[in-house]
Amino acid sequence: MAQFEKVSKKSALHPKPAGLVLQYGTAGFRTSAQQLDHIMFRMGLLATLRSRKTKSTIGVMVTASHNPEEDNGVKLIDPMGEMVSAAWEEYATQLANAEQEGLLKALKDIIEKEAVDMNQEGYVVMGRDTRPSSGKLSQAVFDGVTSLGGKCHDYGLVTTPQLHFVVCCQNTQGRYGTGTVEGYYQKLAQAFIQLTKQAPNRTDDQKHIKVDGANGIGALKLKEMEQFLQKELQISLYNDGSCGKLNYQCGADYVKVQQKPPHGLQLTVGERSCSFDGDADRIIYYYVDAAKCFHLLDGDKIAMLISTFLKELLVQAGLDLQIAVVQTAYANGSSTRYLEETMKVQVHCAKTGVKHLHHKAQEFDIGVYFEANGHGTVLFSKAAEEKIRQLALDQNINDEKKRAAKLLENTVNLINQTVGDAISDMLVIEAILALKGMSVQQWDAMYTDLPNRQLKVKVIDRRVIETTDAERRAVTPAGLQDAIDALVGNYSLARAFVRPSGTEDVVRVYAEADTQENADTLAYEVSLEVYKLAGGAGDEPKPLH
Ligand code: 16G
Ligand code: MG
Repeated sequence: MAQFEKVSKKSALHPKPAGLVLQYGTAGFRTSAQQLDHIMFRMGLLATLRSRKTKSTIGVMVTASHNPEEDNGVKLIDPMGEMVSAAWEEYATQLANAEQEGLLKALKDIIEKEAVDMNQEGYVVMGRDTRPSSGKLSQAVFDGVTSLGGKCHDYGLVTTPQLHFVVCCQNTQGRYGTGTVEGYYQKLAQAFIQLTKQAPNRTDDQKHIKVDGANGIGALKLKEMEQFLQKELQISLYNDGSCGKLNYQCGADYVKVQQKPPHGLQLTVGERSCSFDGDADRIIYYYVDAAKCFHLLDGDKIAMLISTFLKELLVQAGLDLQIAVVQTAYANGSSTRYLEETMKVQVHCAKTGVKHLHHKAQEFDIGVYFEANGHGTVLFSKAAEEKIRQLALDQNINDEKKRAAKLLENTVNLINQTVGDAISDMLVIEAILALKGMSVQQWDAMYTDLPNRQLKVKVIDRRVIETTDAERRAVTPAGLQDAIDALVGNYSLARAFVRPSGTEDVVRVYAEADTQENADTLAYEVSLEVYKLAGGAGDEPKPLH
Protein backbone atom coordinates (compact mmCIF):
# COMPACT_ATOMS: atom_id res chain seq x y z
CA MET A 1 0.00 0.00 0.00
CA ALA A 2 1.33 3.40 -0.98
CA GLN A 3 0.38 4.71 2.46
CA PHE A 4 2.91 2.53 4.20
CA GLU A 5 5.64 3.22 1.66
CA LYS A 6 5.50 6.85 2.62
CA VAL A 7 5.74 5.95 6.30
CA SER A 8 8.74 3.78 5.52
CA LYS A 9 10.49 6.55 3.65
CA LYS A 10 9.77 9.26 6.18
CA SER A 11 10.60 7.12 9.18
CA ALA A 12 14.12 6.75 7.79
CA LEU A 13 14.50 10.48 8.46
CA HIS A 14 13.52 9.89 12.09
CA PRO A 15 15.33 6.66 12.90
CA LYS A 16 15.16 4.98 16.26
CA PRO A 17 18.52 4.42 17.94
CA ALA A 18 18.79 0.62 18.09
CA GLY A 19 18.18 -0.84 21.52
CA LEU A 20 16.76 2.36 23.04
CA VAL A 21 13.71 1.59 25.18
CA LEU A 22 11.51 4.36 26.55
CA GLN A 23 8.42 3.99 28.70
CA TYR A 24 5.25 6.01 28.46
CA GLY A 25 5.37 7.73 31.86
CA THR A 26 2.57 9.18 33.94
CA ALA A 27 1.77 11.85 31.39
CA GLY A 28 3.62 10.77 28.26
CA PHE A 29 7.20 10.28 27.11
CA ARG A 30 9.78 12.49 28.73
CA THR A 31 13.55 12.37 28.47
CA SER A 32 16.55 14.18 27.06
CA ALA A 33 15.46 15.99 23.86
CA GLN A 34 18.14 14.26 21.80
CA GLN A 35 16.49 10.89 22.25
CA LEU A 36 13.03 11.92 21.13
CA ASP A 37 12.98 12.51 17.39
CA HIS A 38 11.75 9.02 16.49
CA ILE A 39 9.27 9.12 19.38
CA MET A 40 7.72 12.29 18.01
CA PHE A 41 7.43 10.87 14.50
CA ARG A 42 5.79 7.75 15.86
CA MET A 43 3.42 9.68 18.10
CA GLY A 44 2.37 11.53 14.98
CA LEU A 45 1.54 8.15 13.45
CA LEU A 46 -0.29 7.02 16.56
CA ALA A 47 -2.31 10.22 16.89
CA THR A 48 -3.46 9.79 13.30
CA LEU A 49 -4.66 6.26 14.03
CA ARG A 50 -6.34 7.42 17.22
CA SER A 51 -8.08 10.16 15.25
CA ARG A 52 -9.31 7.69 12.62
CA LYS A 53 -10.47 5.32 15.33
CA THR A 54 -12.38 7.94 17.32
CA LYS A 55 -13.43 9.93 14.23
CA SER A 56 -12.28 12.99 16.17
CA THR A 57 -9.51 15.52 16.39
CA ILE A 58 -6.58 14.37 18.52
CA GLY A 59 -3.93 16.61 20.09
CA VAL A 60 -0.16 16.20 20.35
CA MET A 61 1.69 18.53 22.70
CA VAL A 62 5.47 18.76 22.61
CA THR A 63 6.64 19.67 26.10
CA ALA A 64 8.52 18.39 29.12
CA SER A 65 6.55 20.58 31.51
CA HIS A 66 8.47 21.48 34.68
CA ASN A 67 11.55 19.46 33.76
CA PRO A 68 14.91 20.92 32.68
CA GLU A 69 15.14 22.87 29.45
CA GLU A 70 17.34 20.19 27.85
CA ASP A 71 14.57 17.61 28.22
CA ASN A 72 11.50 17.29 26.12
CA GLY A 73 8.45 15.12 25.92
CA VAL A 74 5.07 14.53 24.35
CA LYS A 75 1.52 14.40 25.67
CA LEU A 76 -1.36 12.92 23.68
CA ILE A 77 -4.81 14.45 23.98
CA ASP A 78 -8.01 12.47 23.51
CA PRO A 79 -11.24 13.79 21.92
CA MET A 80 -12.81 15.48 24.93
CA GLY A 81 -9.53 17.12 25.84
CA GLU A 82 -8.62 14.47 28.38
CA MET A 83 -5.38 12.50 28.41
CA VAL A 84 -5.17 9.54 26.05
CA SER A 85 -6.77 6.30 27.29
CA ALA A 86 -4.74 3.59 29.04
CA ALA A 87 -5.05 1.08 26.18
CA TRP A 88 -3.53 3.58 23.76
CA GLU A 89 -0.74 4.41 26.19
CA GLU A 90 0.15 0.77 25.77
CA TYR A 91 0.20 1.14 21.97
CA ALA A 92 2.31 4.26 22.36
CA THR A 93 4.93 2.23 24.22
CA GLN A 94 4.86 -0.56 21.62
CA LEU A 95 5.19 1.82 18.71
CA ALA A 96 7.89 3.86 20.43
CA ASN A 97 10.06 0.86 21.12
CA ALA A 98 9.71 -1.11 17.88
CA GLU A 99 13.09 -1.30 16.19
CA GLN A 100 13.34 0.53 12.88
CA GLU A 101 12.74 -2.57 10.76
CA GLY A 102 9.77 -3.62 12.89
CA LEU A 103 7.98 -0.27 12.78
CA LEU A 104 5.52 -1.08 10.01
CA LYS A 105 4.57 -4.33 11.67
CA ALA A 106 3.98 -2.58 14.99
CA LEU A 107 1.85 0.00 13.20
CA LYS A 108 -0.18 -2.63 11.34
CA ASP A 109 -0.70 -4.56 14.57
CA ILE A 110 -2.42 -1.58 16.13
CA ILE A 111 -4.49 -0.93 13.01
CA GLU A 112 -5.64 -4.54 13.06
CA LYS A 113 -6.27 -4.77 16.77
CA GLU A 114 -8.34 -1.59 16.83
CA ALA A 115 -9.88 -2.24 13.40
CA VAL A 116 -8.89 1.28 12.34
CA ASP A 117 -10.54 2.32 9.11
CA MET A 118 -7.66 3.72 7.12
CA ASN A 119 -10.02 5.47 4.73
CA GLN A 120 -11.38 7.58 7.54
CA GLU A 121 -9.97 11.09 7.73
CA GLY A 122 -7.30 11.61 10.38
CA TYR A 123 -6.97 15.05 11.95
CA VAL A 124 -4.30 16.04 14.46
CA VAL A 125 -3.66 19.39 16.11
CA MET A 126 -0.30 20.06 17.62
CA GLY A 127 1.35 22.57 19.88
CA ARG A 128 4.68 23.11 21.59
CA ASP A 129 6.34 24.85 24.50
CA THR A 130 9.28 27.27 24.31
CA ARG A 131 12.11 24.74 24.59
CA PRO A 132 14.79 25.20 21.92
CA SER A 133 14.26 21.59 20.80
CA SER A 134 10.47 21.84 20.51
CA GLY A 135 10.36 23.27 16.99
CA LYS A 136 12.34 20.47 15.42
CA LEU A 137 10.48 17.82 17.40
CA SER A 138 7.15 19.28 16.24
CA GLN A 139 8.35 18.83 12.68
CA ALA A 140 8.83 15.14 13.43
CA VAL A 141 5.23 14.90 14.70
CA PHE A 142 4.06 16.64 11.56
CA ASP A 143 5.99 14.19 9.39
CA GLY A 144 4.43 11.28 11.25
CA VAL A 145 0.89 12.53 10.76
CA THR A 146 1.25 13.48 7.12
CA SER A 147 3.18 10.35 6.10
CA LEU A 148 0.15 8.32 7.17
CA GLY A 149 -2.16 10.57 5.18
CA GLY A 150 -3.47 12.51 8.17
CA LYS A 151 -4.14 16.22 8.22
CA CYS A 152 -2.29 18.34 10.69
CA HIS A 153 -2.76 21.81 12.09
CA ASP A 154 0.13 23.27 14.03
CA TYR A 155 -0.92 25.78 16.69
CA GLY A 156 2.73 26.52 17.35
CA LEU A 157 3.57 27.98 20.75
CA VAL A 158 0.67 27.26 23.12
CA THR A 159 0.28 26.15 26.71
CA THR A 160 -0.65 22.52 27.23
CA PRO A 161 -4.13 23.44 28.56
CA GLN A 162 -4.76 25.67 25.55
CA LEU A 163 -4.22 22.72 23.24
CA HIS A 164 -6.53 20.56 25.38
CA PHE A 165 -9.12 23.33 25.13
CA VAL A 166 -8.80 23.54 21.35
CA VAL A 167 -9.21 19.77 20.97
CA CYS A 168 -12.37 19.80 23.07
CA CYS A 169 -13.83 22.74 21.13
CA GLN A 170 -13.21 21.02 17.82
CA ASN A 171 -14.84 17.79 18.91
CA THR A 172 -17.90 19.46 20.40
CA GLN A 173 -18.55 21.53 17.29
CA GLY A 174 -17.80 24.71 19.17
CA ARG A 175 -20.14 24.07 22.10
CA TYR A 176 -17.22 24.23 24.49
CA GLY A 177 -15.86 27.39 22.87
CA THR A 178 -14.13 28.57 19.74
CA GLY A 179 -11.22 26.26 18.99
CA THR A 180 -8.50 28.87 18.70
CA VAL A 181 -6.12 30.53 21.14
CA GLU A 182 -8.09 33.74 20.72
CA GLY A 183 -11.31 31.83 21.42
CA TYR A 184 -9.72 30.64 24.63
CA TYR A 185 -8.80 34.18 25.70
CA GLN A 186 -12.24 35.48 24.87
CA LYS A 187 -14.14 32.77 26.69
CA LEU A 188 -12.08 32.98 29.86
CA ALA A 189 -11.73 36.76 29.92
CA GLN A 190 -15.44 37.29 29.47
CA ALA A 191 -16.25 34.93 32.33
CA PHE A 192 -13.64 36.59 34.54
CA ILE A 193 -14.98 40.06 33.84
CA GLN A 194 -18.54 38.93 34.55
CA LEU A 195 -17.43 37.48 37.88
CA THR A 196 -15.40 40.47 39.02
CA LYS A 197 -18.28 42.80 38.11
CA GLN A 198 -20.00 41.30 41.12
CA ALA A 199 -17.14 42.54 43.30
CA PRO A 200 -17.28 46.23 42.47
CA ASN A 201 -15.16 47.68 45.26
CA ARG A 202 -11.84 46.05 44.51
CA THR A 203 -8.87 48.23 45.33
CA ASP A 204 -5.84 48.44 43.06
CA ASP A 205 -4.00 46.22 45.52
CA GLN A 206 -6.65 43.55 45.19
CA LYS A 207 -6.46 43.73 41.41
CA HIS A 208 -2.72 43.25 41.32
CA ILE A 209 -0.82 39.98 41.17
CA LYS A 210 2.79 39.01 40.61
CA VAL A 211 3.27 36.02 38.34
CA ASP A 212 6.39 33.90 37.90
CA GLY A 213 6.13 32.54 34.37
CA ALA A 214 8.94 29.96 34.84
CA ASN A 215 10.57 31.50 31.75
CA GLY A 216 8.15 29.44 29.73
CA ILE A 217 5.13 29.41 27.47
CA GLY A 218 2.76 30.49 30.26
CA ALA A 219 4.50 33.86 30.45
CA LEU A 220 4.14 34.40 26.72
CA LYS A 221 0.49 33.48 26.66
CA LEU A 222 -0.39 35.48 29.76
CA LYS A 223 1.10 38.55 28.07
CA GLU A 224 -1.11 37.90 25.07
CA MET A 225 -4.15 37.47 27.24
CA GLU A 226 -3.70 40.62 29.30
CA GLN A 227 -5.46 42.93 26.86
CA PHE A 228 -8.56 40.73 26.96
CA LEU A 229 -8.84 41.21 30.73
CA GLN A 230 -9.54 44.93 30.42
CA LYS A 231 -7.45 45.88 33.46
CA GLU A 232 -9.64 43.80 35.76
CA LEU A 233 -6.43 42.01 36.61
CA GLN A 234 -3.13 43.83 36.75
CA ILE A 235 -0.33 41.41 36.18
CA SER A 236 3.33 41.98 36.97
CA LEU A 237 5.13 39.28 35.09
CA TYR A 238 8.51 37.90 36.18
CA ASN A 239 10.66 35.18 34.65
CA ASP A 240 8.98 35.93 31.36
CA GLY A 241 11.58 34.13 29.30
CA SER A 242 13.32 37.26 28.06
CA CYS A 243 16.59 36.33 29.77
CA GLY A 244 16.36 33.43 32.25
CA LYS A 245 16.36 29.72 31.58
CA LEU A 246 13.18 27.64 31.54
CA ASN A 247 12.21 26.25 34.97
CA TYR A 248 15.65 27.11 36.33
CA GLN A 249 15.30 28.23 39.95
CA CYS A 250 11.76 29.27 39.21
CA GLY A 251 8.35 27.88 38.35
CA ALA A 252 5.69 26.03 40.33
CA ASP A 253 7.66 22.84 40.83
CA TYR A 254 10.73 24.66 42.14
CA VAL A 255 8.66 26.73 44.56
CA LYS A 256 6.65 23.76 45.80
CA VAL A 257 9.58 21.40 46.25
CA GLN A 258 12.05 23.96 47.62
CA GLN A 259 9.38 25.73 49.67
CA LYS A 260 10.90 29.08 48.79
CA PRO A 261 10.20 31.91 46.37
CA PRO A 262 11.50 31.74 42.79
CA HIS A 263 14.58 33.69 41.81
CA GLY A 264 13.84 36.84 39.90
CA LEU A 265 10.71 37.80 41.83
CA GLN A 266 10.93 40.11 44.84
CA LEU A 267 8.18 39.48 47.36
CA THR A 268 6.63 42.39 49.20
CA VAL A 269 5.01 41.65 52.55
CA GLY A 270 1.48 40.35 52.23
CA GLU A 271 1.32 40.52 48.45
CA ARG A 272 -0.11 37.63 46.44
CA SER A 273 2.21 35.92 44.01
CA CYS A 274 1.97 32.75 41.98
CA SER A 275 4.16 30.52 39.85
CA PHE A 276 3.28 28.58 36.70
CA ASP A 277 5.20 25.52 35.57
CA GLY A 278 6.95 25.14 32.19
CA ASP A 279 3.82 24.28 30.19
CA ALA A 280 1.38 26.22 32.39
CA ASP A 281 -0.73 23.34 33.63
CA ARG A 282 0.21 23.88 37.29
CA ILE A 283 -0.02 26.83 39.62
CA ILE A 284 1.16 27.54 43.17
CA TYR A 285 0.41 30.68 45.24
CA TYR A 286 2.58 32.19 47.98
CA TYR A 287 3.37 35.29 50.03
CA VAL A 288 5.67 36.46 52.81
CA ASP A 289 4.35 37.74 56.13
CA ALA A 290 5.64 40.67 58.18
CA ALA A 291 8.17 38.38 59.88
CA LYS A 292 9.56 37.53 56.40
CA CYS A 293 8.22 34.02 56.74
CA PHE A 294 7.36 32.34 53.43
CA HIS A 295 3.89 30.82 53.04
CA LEU A 296 2.92 28.43 50.28
CA LEU A 297 -0.65 27.90 49.08
CA ASP A 298 -0.52 24.69 47.11
CA GLY A 299 -3.03 22.58 45.22
CA ASP A 300 -4.70 21.51 48.46
CA LYS A 301 -5.37 25.09 49.51
CA ILE A 302 -6.61 25.87 46.02
CA ALA A 303 -9.01 22.90 46.03
CA MET A 304 -10.26 24.01 49.43
CA LEU A 305 -10.84 27.59 48.28
CA ILE A 306 -12.66 26.58 45.11
CA SER A 307 -14.79 23.84 46.65
CA THR A 308 -15.80 26.07 49.57
CA PHE A 309 -16.81 28.80 47.15
CA LEU A 310 -18.82 26.43 44.97
CA LYS A 311 -20.52 24.83 47.94
CA GLU A 312 -21.62 28.19 49.30
CA LEU A 313 -23.01 29.16 45.91
CA LEU A 314 -24.91 25.88 45.59
CA VAL A 315 -26.58 26.56 48.94
CA GLN A 316 -27.43 30.13 47.96
CA ALA A 317 -28.78 29.00 44.61
CA GLY A 318 -30.77 26.21 46.25
CA LEU A 319 -29.23 23.69 43.87
CA ASP A 320 -29.01 20.12 45.06
CA LEU A 321 -25.79 19.04 43.38
CA GLN A 322 -23.26 16.67 44.85
CA ILE A 323 -19.78 18.11 45.16
CA ALA A 324 -16.66 16.09 45.89
CA VAL A 325 -12.95 16.80 46.13
CA VAL A 326 -10.43 14.35 44.70
CA GLN A 327 -6.89 14.43 46.09
CA THR A 328 -3.84 12.17 46.06
CA ALA A 329 -1.85 10.67 48.92
CA TYR A 330 0.30 13.82 48.84
CA ALA A 331 -2.58 15.99 50.03
CA ASN A 332 -1.75 17.51 53.36
CA GLY A 333 -3.63 15.74 56.17
CA SER A 334 -4.94 19.10 57.41
CA SER A 335 -6.61 19.79 54.09
CA THR A 336 -8.42 16.47 54.08
CA ARG A 337 -9.56 16.97 57.66
CA TYR A 338 -10.74 20.52 56.98
CA LEU A 339 -12.73 19.49 53.92
CA GLU A 340 -14.38 16.52 55.61
CA GLU A 341 -14.93 17.85 59.09
CA THR A 342 -15.45 21.58 58.67
CA MET A 343 -16.73 21.88 55.12
CA LYS A 344 -18.58 18.55 55.14
CA VAL A 345 -17.41 17.89 51.61
CA GLN A 346 -16.69 14.32 50.60
CA VAL A 347 -13.05 13.65 49.78
CA HIS A 348 -11.62 10.86 47.64
CA CYS A 349 -8.05 9.78 47.12
CA ALA A 350 -6.75 8.77 43.68
CA LYS A 351 -3.40 7.60 42.40
CA THR A 352 -0.87 10.26 41.39
CA GLY A 353 -1.25 11.54 37.82
CA VAL A 354 -3.88 13.77 36.35
CA LYS A 355 -5.64 11.00 34.44
CA HIS A 356 -6.49 9.17 37.68
CA LEU A 357 -7.86 12.25 39.42
CA HIS A 358 -9.76 13.36 36.33
CA HIS A 359 -11.39 9.96 36.03
CA LYS A 360 -12.53 9.93 39.64
CA ALA A 361 -13.81 13.51 39.50
CA GLN A 362 -16.06 12.59 36.57
CA GLU A 363 -18.18 10.49 38.92
CA PHE A 364 -19.75 13.51 40.63
CA ASP A 365 -22.07 16.38 39.71
CA ILE A 366 -19.16 18.64 40.55
CA GLY A 367 -15.72 17.09 40.98
CA VAL A 368 -12.93 19.35 42.19
CA TYR A 369 -9.55 17.71 41.76
CA PHE A 370 -6.10 18.98 42.62
CA GLU A 371 -2.72 17.47 43.21
CA ALA A 372 -0.77 19.14 45.99
CA ASN A 373 1.76 20.18 43.33
CA GLY A 374 -0.81 22.56 41.87
CA HIS A 375 -2.29 20.63 38.99
CA GLY A 376 -6.06 20.57 39.02
CA THR A 377 -9.41 21.76 37.80
CA VAL A 378 -13.15 21.34 38.32
CA LEU A 379 -15.41 19.05 36.30
CA PHE A 380 -19.13 19.70 35.99
CA SER A 381 -21.33 16.88 34.78
CA LYS A 382 -23.53 17.68 31.78
CA ALA A 383 -26.59 17.52 34.00
CA ALA A 384 -25.06 19.85 36.60
CA GLU A 385 -24.08 22.35 33.95
CA GLU A 386 -27.54 22.22 32.48
CA LYS A 387 -29.20 22.83 35.87
CA ILE A 388 -26.93 25.79 36.54
CA ARG A 389 -27.59 27.34 33.13
CA GLN A 390 -31.34 26.80 33.45
CA LEU A 391 -31.43 28.44 36.86
CA ALA A 392 -29.40 31.40 35.65
CA LEU A 393 -32.08 31.96 32.98
CA ASP A 394 -35.02 31.49 35.35
CA GLN A 395 -37.09 34.68 35.66
CA ASN A 396 -39.00 33.53 38.73
CA ILE A 397 -36.27 33.35 41.34
CA ASN A 398 -35.17 35.92 43.91
CA ASP A 399 -32.12 38.11 43.51
CA GLU A 400 -29.89 36.13 45.82
CA LYS A 401 -30.55 32.92 43.94
CA LYS A 402 -30.12 34.64 40.62
CA ARG A 403 -26.78 36.11 41.63
CA ALA A 404 -25.54 32.73 42.88
CA ALA A 405 -26.68 30.99 39.70
CA LYS A 406 -24.95 33.57 37.51
CA LEU A 407 -21.75 33.30 39.54
CA LEU A 408 -21.86 29.53 39.16
CA GLU A 409 -22.46 29.82 35.44
CA ASN A 410 -19.51 32.13 34.94
CA THR A 411 -17.31 29.92 37.08
CA VAL A 412 -18.20 27.00 34.82
CA ASN A 413 -17.15 29.12 31.85
CA LEU A 414 -13.92 30.26 33.48
CA ILE A 415 -12.68 26.81 34.47
CA ASN A 416 -10.81 24.82 31.84
CA GLN A 417 -12.62 21.55 32.35
CA THR A 418 -10.34 19.59 30.07
CA VAL A 419 -7.24 19.68 32.28
CA GLY A 420 -5.48 21.66 35.02
CA ASP A 421 -4.66 25.11 33.67
CA ALA A 422 -2.49 27.69 35.43
CA ILE A 423 -4.06 30.67 33.65
CA SER A 424 -7.64 29.52 34.16
CA ASP A 425 -7.00 28.45 37.76
CA MET A 426 -5.36 31.79 38.53
CA LEU A 427 -8.37 33.67 37.18
CA VAL A 428 -10.77 31.50 39.17
CA ILE A 429 -8.76 32.08 42.36
CA GLU A 430 -8.48 35.81 41.74
CA ALA A 431 -12.22 36.03 41.12
CA ILE A 432 -13.04 34.12 44.29
CA LEU A 433 -10.72 36.23 46.43
CA ALA A 434 -12.29 39.35 44.92
CA LEU A 435 -15.86 38.16 45.48
CA LYS A 436 -15.14 37.12 49.04
CA GLY A 437 -13.08 40.24 49.73
CA MET A 438 -10.48 37.88 51.05
CA SER A 439 -6.75 38.47 51.37
CA VAL A 440 -4.19 35.79 50.68
CA GLN A 441 -3.48 35.63 54.44
CA GLN A 442 -7.15 35.01 55.23
CA TRP A 443 -7.26 32.28 52.61
CA ASP A 444 -4.11 30.73 54.06
CA ALA A 445 -5.49 30.87 57.60
CA MET A 446 -8.51 28.68 56.80
CA TYR A 447 -6.42 25.74 57.96
CA THR A 448 -2.77 25.19 58.86
CA ASP A 449 -0.74 22.67 56.89
CA LEU A 450 0.95 19.90 58.80
CA PRO A 451 4.74 20.08 58.42
CA ASN A 452 5.87 17.59 55.79
CA ARG A 453 8.90 16.36 53.92
CA GLN A 454 9.45 14.63 50.59
CA LEU A 455 12.60 12.63 49.87
CA LYS A 456 13.85 10.44 47.05
CA VAL A 457 15.62 7.11 47.45
CA LYS A 458 17.62 5.47 44.69
CA VAL A 459 17.07 1.73 44.37
CA ILE A 460 18.24 -0.85 41.85
CA ASP A 461 14.74 -1.51 40.51
CA ARG A 462 11.91 0.67 41.73
CA ARG A 463 9.31 -1.79 40.45
CA VAL A 464 9.94 -3.95 43.52
CA ILE A 465 7.64 -1.53 45.32
CA GLU A 466 4.00 -2.20 44.61
CA THR A 467 1.32 -0.11 46.25
CA THR A 468 -2.39 -0.26 46.97
CA ASP A 469 -5.10 1.98 48.45
CA ALA A 470 -4.32 4.86 46.06
CA GLU A 471 -0.59 4.48 46.71
CA ARG A 472 -0.98 4.93 50.45
CA ARG A 473 0.21 1.44 51.35
CA ALA A 474 3.06 -0.69 50.04
CA VAL A 475 2.21 -4.33 49.30
CA THR A 476 5.77 -5.30 48.39
CA PRO A 477 8.57 -5.76 49.36
CA ALA A 478 7.54 -7.84 52.36
CA GLY A 479 7.91 -6.06 55.67
CA LEU A 480 8.17 -2.54 54.29
CA GLN A 481 4.64 -1.42 55.16
CA ASP A 482 4.93 -2.91 58.67
CA ALA A 483 8.13 -1.00 59.17
CA ILE A 484 6.51 2.23 58.00
CA ASP A 485 3.50 1.66 60.27
CA ALA A 486 5.79 1.13 63.26
CA LEU A 487 7.73 4.33 62.54
CA VAL A 488 4.59 6.39 62.00
CA GLY A 489 3.31 5.16 65.36
CA ASN A 490 6.17 6.97 67.10
CA TYR A 491 4.90 10.45 66.15
CA SER A 492 1.67 12.34 66.55
CA LEU A 493 -0.49 13.46 63.61
CA ALA A 494 1.90 11.45 61.49
CA ARG A 495 1.47 9.77 58.13
CA ALA A 496 3.98 8.40 55.65
CA PHE A 497 3.98 6.48 52.40
CA VAL A 498 6.35 5.43 49.63
CA ARG A 499 5.74 4.97 45.90
CA PRO A 500 7.85 4.40 42.82
CA SER A 501 8.00 7.57 40.74
CA GLY A 502 6.27 7.43 37.37
CA THR A 503 8.63 9.97 35.85
CA GLU A 504 12.03 9.47 37.46
CA ASP A 505 14.10 6.45 38.39
CA VAL A 506 13.60 6.89 42.14
CA VAL A 507 11.31 5.88 44.99
CA ARG A 508 9.49 8.83 46.54
CA VAL A 509 9.00 9.11 50.28
CA TYR A 510 6.42 11.37 51.90
CA ALA A 511 6.04 12.04 55.60
CA GLU A 512 4.06 14.50 57.67
CA ALA A 513 3.89 15.01 61.42
CA ASP A 514 3.15 17.56 64.13
CA THR A 515 6.49 19.39 63.80
CA GLN A 516 8.90 19.94 60.94
CA GLU A 517 11.62 18.15 62.84
CA ASN A 518 9.42 15.10 63.33
CA ALA A 519 8.34 15.11 59.68
CA ASP A 520 11.99 15.30 58.63
CA THR A 521 13.06 12.52 60.97
CA LEU A 522 10.18 10.30 59.95
CA ALA A 523 10.93 10.85 56.25
CA TYR A 524 14.55 9.94 56.86
CA GLU A 525 13.66 6.82 58.85
CA VAL A 526 11.25 5.65 56.17
CA SER A 527 13.90 6.31 53.48
CA LEU A 528 16.28 4.09 55.37
CA GLU A 529 13.74 1.25 55.43
CA VAL A 530 13.22 1.65 51.69
CA TYR A 531 16.95 1.55 51.15
CA LYS A 532 17.30 -1.60 53.25
CA LEU A 533 14.22 -3.52 52.12
CA ALA A 534 13.81 -2.41 48.51
CA GLY A 535 17.37 -2.75 47.23
CA GLY A 536 18.91 0.67 47.81
CA ALA A 537 21.57 1.83 45.36
CA GLY A 538 24.53 4.07 46.16
CA ASP A 539 24.98 5.68 49.55
CA GLU A 540 22.61 5.07 52.42
CA PRO A 541 20.21 7.97 53.10
CA LYS A 542 21.51 10.41 55.71
CA PRO A 543 19.56 12.23 58.42
CA LEU A 544 18.45 15.75 57.49
CA HIS A 545 19.64 17.31 60.73
C1 16G B 1 3.36 13.91 36.01
C2 16G B 1 1.90 14.17 36.19
C3 16G B 1 1.65 14.85 37.52
C4 16G B 1 2.21 14.00 38.64
C5 16G B 1 3.67 13.69 38.39
C6 16G B 1 4.15 12.69 39.40
C7 16G B 1 0.25 14.78 34.52
C8 16G B 1 -0.16 15.78 33.49
N1 16G B 1 1.38 15.05 35.15
O1 16G B 1 4.08 15.09 35.95
O2 16G B 1 0.28 14.98 37.67
O3 16G B 1 2.09 14.66 39.86
O4 16G B 1 3.80 13.13 37.10
O5 16G B 1 5.47 12.39 39.17
O6 16G B 1 -0.39 13.78 34.75
P1 16G B 1 6.18 11.21 39.91
O7 16G B 1 5.46 9.94 39.57
O8 16G B 1 7.57 11.27 39.45
O9 16G B 1 6.07 11.50 41.38
MG1 MG C 1 3.20 20.79 33.53
